[in-house]
Amino acid sequence: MSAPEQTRIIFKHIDEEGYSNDIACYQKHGGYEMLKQAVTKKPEDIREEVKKSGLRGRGGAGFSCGLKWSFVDRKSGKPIYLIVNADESEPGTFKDRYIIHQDPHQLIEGTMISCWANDVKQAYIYIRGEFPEGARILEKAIQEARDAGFVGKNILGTDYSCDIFVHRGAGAYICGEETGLIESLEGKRANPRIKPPYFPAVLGLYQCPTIVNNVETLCHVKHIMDMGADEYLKIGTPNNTGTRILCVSGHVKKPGYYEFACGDVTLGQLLYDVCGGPREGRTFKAVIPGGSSAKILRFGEKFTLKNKDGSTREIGVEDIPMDFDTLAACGTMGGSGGVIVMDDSVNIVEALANINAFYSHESCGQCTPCREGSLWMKKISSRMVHGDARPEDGELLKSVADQIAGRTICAFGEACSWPTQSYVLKFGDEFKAYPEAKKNKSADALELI
Ligand code: L3W
Ligand code: SF4
Repeated sequence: MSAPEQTRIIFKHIDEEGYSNDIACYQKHGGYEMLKQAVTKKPEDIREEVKKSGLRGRGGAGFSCGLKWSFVDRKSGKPIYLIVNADESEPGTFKDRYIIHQDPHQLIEGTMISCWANDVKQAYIYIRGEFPEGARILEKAIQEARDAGFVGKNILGTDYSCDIFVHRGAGAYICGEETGLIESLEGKRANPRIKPPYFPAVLGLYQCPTIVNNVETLCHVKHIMDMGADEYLKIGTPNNTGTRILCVSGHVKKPGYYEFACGDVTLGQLLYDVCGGPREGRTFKAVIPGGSSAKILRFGEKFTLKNKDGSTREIGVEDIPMDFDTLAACGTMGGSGGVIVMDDSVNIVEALANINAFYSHESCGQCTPCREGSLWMKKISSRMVHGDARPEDGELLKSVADQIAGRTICAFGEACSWPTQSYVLKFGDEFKAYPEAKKNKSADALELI
């Protein structure tokens, strides 16, 4: 079966010939018309519409955006802040950067509508330190929007004023965790806070109610305004509404960005039909469907899913529709939309060693299980790829990972355990065979480790 057409909402114009990231081009394509409408509407009506649309966060957790907004403490008398999480650091994820580079005004309009809807007077775009070009583009675009009366004082002639500031991170993965990000924005080291009580909606930036949304999520708000929640609900499947940008990288012929209605495309259609299949002479071995933190899927494994009538059906990796709920039902997650593909040239033990080195480096170090556990997983993986592997190392690695997940302050604990747990569970045979395989291999240990 061939793949369905892409449904391009966020990327509607991005790849069009002559489409540029300046405000004149954006307005020529209908830009800022939704903000003009928004400021004539009651904020609570927009919030209700977003809730009704079913929009789920595109940053990783897939949490309902409308619900998150409903948690905001509006009675505290303190200012409410909105933070755009543009700290896109999840390996395999590169969609937000593309939006910022190609269509920054789409993000600014979505942000301003969301600010109006939530009575926010000050918003921050926290952008990853390694994205200097993105920061420059955003600064320029915000100034253009300010000059045109869409950002800043007395927006569109109303008595509503709201400004947006760009804040650059300094290159740590943990700055993308919302409470770590808030700490960093306050000028401190990005140590995540314990949730509860520090849910940003109540105690966020400067201890004030704060909304933290991902770049792609906020872009959707503009389109929900445009088409209305009822139309938006028709895209995707129940509880998985709207579109998702999938960033495909690794061993496919055509890696890149693709936008589909949630659940419209299966993993098999995406990889074979859209991305051109594996390289010549290769076959697919494994895929991580939602950024490096998501659990790996092994080609050939089967999943049992429940049908609406209570019966069950069995599906393979290729049959999984790319939506939040089905991926979760298959034991993994849609996460941040980064689809990482590995063919049969990849040694799974070495791939895990690379990932373990990453997480060990990025742990903020506050929680002992995460700080020590991620370090030990790195040490064991590193020892293995440097020629001192033992058949029982897979189980040893998994026993360390099992002591981390669920015992830490933030979700990084899960993020660093899930790769090890799932790689060993699904490729236990390769871990057992690795010592022998390594003996027969030239010294090709990864430089990173
Ligand atoms: C108020 C409550 N607010 C939940 C809010 C909460 C947050 C959102 C989701 O992790 C995942 C992680 C990574 N009162 C609330 C409440 N909220 N209950 O809802 O919360 P949560 O805890 O489920 O998720 P999280 O801590 O935001 C994020 C995964 O994303 N991930 C991400 C990596 C990196 C990127 C990137 O580079 N773009 O996203 C990767 O897969 O593993 O599972 O706002 O405050 N009672
Ligand atoms: Fe830091 Fe890891 Fe604890 Fe998160 S889980 S707070 S990254 S030590």
